[in-house]
Amino acid sequence: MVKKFYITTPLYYVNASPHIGHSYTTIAADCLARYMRQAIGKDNVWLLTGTDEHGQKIERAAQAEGLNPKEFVDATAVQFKELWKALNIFYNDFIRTTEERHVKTVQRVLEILFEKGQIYPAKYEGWYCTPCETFWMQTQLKDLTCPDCSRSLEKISETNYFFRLSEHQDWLMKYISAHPDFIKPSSRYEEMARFLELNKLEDLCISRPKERMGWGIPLPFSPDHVTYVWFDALINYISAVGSFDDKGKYESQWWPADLHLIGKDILRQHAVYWPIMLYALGLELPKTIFAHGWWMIGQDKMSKSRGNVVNPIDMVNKFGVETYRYFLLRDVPFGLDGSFSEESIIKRFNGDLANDLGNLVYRTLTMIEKYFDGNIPERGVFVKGKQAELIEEKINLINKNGIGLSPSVITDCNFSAALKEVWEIINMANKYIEDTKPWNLIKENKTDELKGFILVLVDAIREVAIQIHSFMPQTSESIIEQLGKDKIKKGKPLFPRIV
Ligand code: ME8
Repeated sequence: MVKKFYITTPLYYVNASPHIGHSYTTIAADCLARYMRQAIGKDNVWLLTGTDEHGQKIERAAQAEGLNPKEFVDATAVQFKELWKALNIFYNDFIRTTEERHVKTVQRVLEILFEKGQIYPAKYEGWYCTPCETFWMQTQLKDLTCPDCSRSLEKISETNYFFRLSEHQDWLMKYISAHPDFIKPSSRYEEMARFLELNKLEDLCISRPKERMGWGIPLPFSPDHVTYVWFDALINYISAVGSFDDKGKYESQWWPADLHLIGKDILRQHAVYWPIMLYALGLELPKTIFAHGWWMIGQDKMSKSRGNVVNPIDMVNKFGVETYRYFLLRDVPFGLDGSFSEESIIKRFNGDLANDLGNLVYRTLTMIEKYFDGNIPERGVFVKGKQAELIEEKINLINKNGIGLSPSVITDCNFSAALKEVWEIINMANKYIEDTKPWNLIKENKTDELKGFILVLVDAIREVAIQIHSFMPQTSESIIEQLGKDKIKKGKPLFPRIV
């Protein structure tokens, strides 16, 4: 097991309000961070999130609102913080790329790389996609539309600064092939390996002339230019947790990151630009980059420009934060795309949460109330049937080996499989109640059997509460509280059915 765990989310653009896609990555990161805090101690885990606040997209969004960029980003960054609060996200640090600690580090990185000859000026001609903030060479284009998003491109000709990506392609290819855990899941690993085999990297244009786009971090060696937003933003992962000394040596308690969680849309920047930037700086690489799939609305990716954005706060108001977190992590395996709809949330709610989990807890507490005056029976030697033994075996196994019966389910971000495993206990316990028919035990005065039966259920519920803690912290705590130590404190049903 690792000794420390530094996990990051992307820094989200503040050109628009947060949507469910943003909440997905952050909830997943929160779940892993909570899990790791339990596993290795809370002081050994660092969860970083934040906002990406420079660049043309944001400058234009500010203009459209009639605000200056700083006023605009201040207002949107707050929305992200508010959302994380509403979603019960427990982060250690929230970095904004307009903060001085970040600006200083970016400028230091630029200086170091410039002095090393890794950044150089050159005349640039090419095509630019504003929404993607990406340059394209004529040779990369079929027509004058962006190969990524199909929107129209702008012709650009100017002097800019370039970072020597191309020089390090061989090194990166060797690194990736020697480190199968560097990019996950394996489909994304293959995608990047193939991309590097089939394409020759071009040097990366890392500046923008101020006269065209002024909203960025000034280059220390050329006051007429600001830094390209991607080059700026990636550096947050080191600027938030350390700094460079006078000699250019980077000091940090947390770096390298153990896990960069991202969506598959920004894999290339993380798996190509970022490792090469770090290598050129002489810094260690993150251990793993995990790129998850997309939430789609019908057949379409959710995006502001398509006008199909779902606001996470609306979902929380409708279904509750715990259901929302559960749904996102349970419904779709983390690496794959999923289709988002309220109907699917309602289905999970009524089935997994109300019928399975909620019902198990409610029924068990009601029986303890009715048969034992609310006191949990004392432990003793009771005759057990096969079903009880199987449940106990399962509890012990999960307790010993972790939720997916192996810790890798969590480190491989297999949230859905982990929850499925926990639900097996729930389903076994519910079936055990139905098969045992406790009212008959009462009729036949089989008090010892009844005690044994209740204790198996109490153990099952307690284990479930522990295992779902990182996913649904409030539900877990509420179950533990209702179960009490010796005497139960029955509350309202956890998940009253949505009809
Ligand atoms: O790309 N489904 O920011 P961004 C799932 N600032 N996840 C989604 C999603 C969807 N439909 N839409 C967005 C940027 N995401 C840069 C990142 S990092 C140094 C800079 C999530 O606001 C997913 O994590 O466009 C995706 O990678 C990220 O939001 C993109 O957020």
